[in-house]
Amino acid sequence: MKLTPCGWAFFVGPNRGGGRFKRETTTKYTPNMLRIAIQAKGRLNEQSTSLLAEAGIQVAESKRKLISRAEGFPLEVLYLRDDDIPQAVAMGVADLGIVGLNEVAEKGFNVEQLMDLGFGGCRISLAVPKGTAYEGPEFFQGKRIATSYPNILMRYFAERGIQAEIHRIEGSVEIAPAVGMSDAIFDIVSSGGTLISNGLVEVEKVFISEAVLIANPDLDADKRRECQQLTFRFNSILESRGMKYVLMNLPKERLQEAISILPGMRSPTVLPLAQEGWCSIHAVIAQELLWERIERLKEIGAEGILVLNLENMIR
Ligand code: PRT
Ligand code: ZN
Repeated sequence: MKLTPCGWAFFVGPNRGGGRFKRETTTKYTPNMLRIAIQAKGRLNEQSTSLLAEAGIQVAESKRKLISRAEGFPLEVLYLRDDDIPQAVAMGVADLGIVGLNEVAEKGFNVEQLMDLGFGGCRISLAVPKGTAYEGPEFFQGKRIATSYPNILMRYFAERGIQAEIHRIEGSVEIAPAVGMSDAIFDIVSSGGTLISNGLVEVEKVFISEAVLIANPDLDADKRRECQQLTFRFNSILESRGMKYVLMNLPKERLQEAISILPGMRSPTVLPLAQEGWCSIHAVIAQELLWERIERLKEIGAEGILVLNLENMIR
């Protein structure tokens, strides 16, 4: 058992560069099996396990477990604090990780960023007390700023030649100005509700984040292949999100007009109907285009329009 600088204990299996494997902290351990680290509990846990489930991979609940074997794919799941996932992946304790891009950027470990996962969206912003005369980032010159993300903030200030006092604090960053600990904060914002309820105003959106899939850069060929299978499944799921499958009947003579309205994967599927002069069209439409396109299709005589959810889109 080894204790890392950030304080979590992890094991290094026999095929992972030596170290002792502490059996009582785990349920299963399979040498050389692809291993993914996900957040044990917190904002990203549920959506990480749901994404895996949508990809046909069932994982046990993280409660009281450090590691468990998934079903539906040769994969082990390691449950960690989000702060520790970039390091675990960089060191090869896990091959893959699902974590906020904010943690990847802050920790700066050498990991490969494979894909954005479309959840956990947030930003890290500078915020000042309401009523502060703010005219631009120069405001922060010489000011005290409380944050859990000092490295991202340091880079932002360095690019602008701003010298500020950055105070690293963990948790409840938003109360720092009210208790006189800082002049401003640099913290995660999602709806903005926390800032408002603490009398703060967001003045600079510095870093945009969402959950990402990261990988150890030195995966062997077998693991890289499995990893590609996994990203293929994830990509299919993400591509089908926000897409609808639409079926409708249309007079044949309006077909060309309908095709120009419908954005298909290649072109819409057209099937003959038993009724002379009519056909059925099937197409995939992005949710945001749906109603506008349906209105245009109705104008050219489309009838019996069905809109279905799309589970997966395999390209
Ligand atoms: O225990 P562990 O260390 O694993 O969890 P944690 O408490 O450090 O992290 P957690 O579960 O709160 O967040 C995990 C990840 O979710 C973050 O690293 C981000 O990538 C992402 N995420 C998305 C958020 C938010 N949205 C978010 N709103 N993380 C934190 N917040 C907090 C923020 O710190 C602030 O206190 O929510 C508050 C602001 O929210 P709004 O909606 O009021 O603006
Ligand atoms: Zn954390």
